[in-house]
Amino acid sequence: MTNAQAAEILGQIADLLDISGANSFRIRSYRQAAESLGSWAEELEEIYAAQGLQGLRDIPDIGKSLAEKLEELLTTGRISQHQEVLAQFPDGILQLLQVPGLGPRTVALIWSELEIGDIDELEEAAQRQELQELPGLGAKTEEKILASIARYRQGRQRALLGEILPLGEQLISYLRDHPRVIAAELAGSARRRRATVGDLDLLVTSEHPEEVCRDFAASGQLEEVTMAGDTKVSGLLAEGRSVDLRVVASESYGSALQYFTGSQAHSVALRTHGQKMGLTVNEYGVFEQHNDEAGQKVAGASEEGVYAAVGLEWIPPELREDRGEIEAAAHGNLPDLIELTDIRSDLHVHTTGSDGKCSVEQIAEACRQRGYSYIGITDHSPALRVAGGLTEEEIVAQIQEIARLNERYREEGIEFRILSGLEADILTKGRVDVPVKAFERLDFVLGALHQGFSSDADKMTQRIMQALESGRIDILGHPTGRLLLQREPYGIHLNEVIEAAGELNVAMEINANPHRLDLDDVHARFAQENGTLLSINTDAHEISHLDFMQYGVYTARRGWLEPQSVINTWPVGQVREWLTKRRA
Ligand code: DGT
Ligand code: CA
Ligand code: CA
Repeated sequence: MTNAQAAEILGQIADLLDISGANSFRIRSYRQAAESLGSWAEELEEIYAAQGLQGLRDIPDIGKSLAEKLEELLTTGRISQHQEVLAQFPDGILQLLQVPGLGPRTVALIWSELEIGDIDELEEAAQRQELQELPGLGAKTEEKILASIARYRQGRQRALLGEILPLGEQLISYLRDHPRVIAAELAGSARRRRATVGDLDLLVTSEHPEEVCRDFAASGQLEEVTMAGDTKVSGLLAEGRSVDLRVVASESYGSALQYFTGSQAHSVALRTHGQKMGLTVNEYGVFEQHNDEAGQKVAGASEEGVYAAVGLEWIPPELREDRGEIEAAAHGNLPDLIELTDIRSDLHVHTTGSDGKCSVEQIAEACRQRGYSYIGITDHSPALRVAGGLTEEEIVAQIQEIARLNERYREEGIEFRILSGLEADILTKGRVDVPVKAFERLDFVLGALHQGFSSDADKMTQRIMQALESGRIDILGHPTGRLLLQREPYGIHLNEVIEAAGELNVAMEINANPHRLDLDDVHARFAQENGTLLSINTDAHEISHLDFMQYGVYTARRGWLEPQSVINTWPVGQVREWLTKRRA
């Protein structure tokens, strides 16, 4: 039970009492307690374990009866009064309160007048224009409610990092430009570069928090402002994503950044690590402990300082998932993480030869301008007719075209090479769709599954294994076929495939398309530990897709990858050698 969860339950009691028309003094006491708990640095569970009921009462706004309710919550996992008020209403009532602009008064009204108890019913009633008949609502409000419902629905789903990160960076750049802002940083899952993001967390330090909050709320950066306080602003982006801005004092900026970057599991592990050294770590700072009481502050202004105070190297945000990073940092064993600038090529790129939008030369030039030193062209193979798969003759013609372009680079003294590749379909029995003559002339083959999926994991695994064993595949592309928030990975025994790839010296792709990020971080890490090579590729179908590379690199970093594990950080000569050895 975290403080946030407990605060949420108290907040729900307040809301439900409010809807049922209870005494406003009672409602306020729950609401204040919820707020107080939500920003209380010490965890309830620890307070209760150390000091019992009295410890709970020492929290501001928690009196005797609330402390007893918290005790009930900590010992039984529930508060009976919460259950009682919940039972008076339909299950959807609290969800109604989540719709921006719908307060307890309105919810109480539509419940008592129209017996509307969930969002679907509310939406239908608004569409039938029944809400505008209620006292104090009107047609405008009804329209607003419909728009709010749509935004609420969108915002509830997680969003792709690729969609949300640019928006977050735009907000941060607005804040950094504000004259009263000393520093601003994205926090939360976006800073950890998780593949999907729930909401955006922004952290700022300033000596004039009210001004920053006021201006941010009024700036139009947010589609809707749901809460504007002196140190905190909450609101929604146009597509419904919620955003929380917090402004803190500079002496605790580092600690707040650490805390709000999370993950929660990482922060809990960090606190435990600090405790062993007699230090309390919370969102305000790192403090010496004296007889269970926080004493002298030893760090808090910078994140580096916070980690250093507990004897750790600074841990890159992508690693902060409580997956062994604290131990590694304590022993000076953090990985030498791959960076975007380590990438020298993209080995999965389409052209007009199949379903891409530009020519070999155009995409090669775009890569060269990005500072890459080589690229691998991988149009689709003959069996993938729907995606304009090349025929054998077309493959050979493309190989010749690439040879001519390379010849020109050589003549002009340009250090850039194009490798001839193919994205070969792995057919149903594990046969790889690469014509024999073409295979001999291609620099490499990227194998991938596109059709004939089966729900039988053993069969799917066997099919991939056969393809790997055939020796016809150098890189296994988007290995699980997942589409984030849309399609689950195929059922395959992925770790077995990764092990086999390691033994057979086949590289596994991290497909950098933000919809895929396949392999994911956890399996990428397993691959590296297993000695299986990786390749981070964008699968670009047009030039702008080359920008996806950053998302592949974030995933790789979350998977603890070092540059040498990723073949497209190698010079082209080393990749050629590897391919030659593989094929021998
Ligand atoms: P998300 O938004 O679902 O993608 O994930 P996060 O990690 O951004 O989580 P969020 O937005 O709920 O909170 C932001 C960070 O604040 C989270 O990573 C850690 C910190 N945090 C939030 N609630 C708690 C809590 O109850 N305890 C601790 N230790 N940290 C918390
Ligand atoms: Ca978040
Ligand atoms: Ca948040």
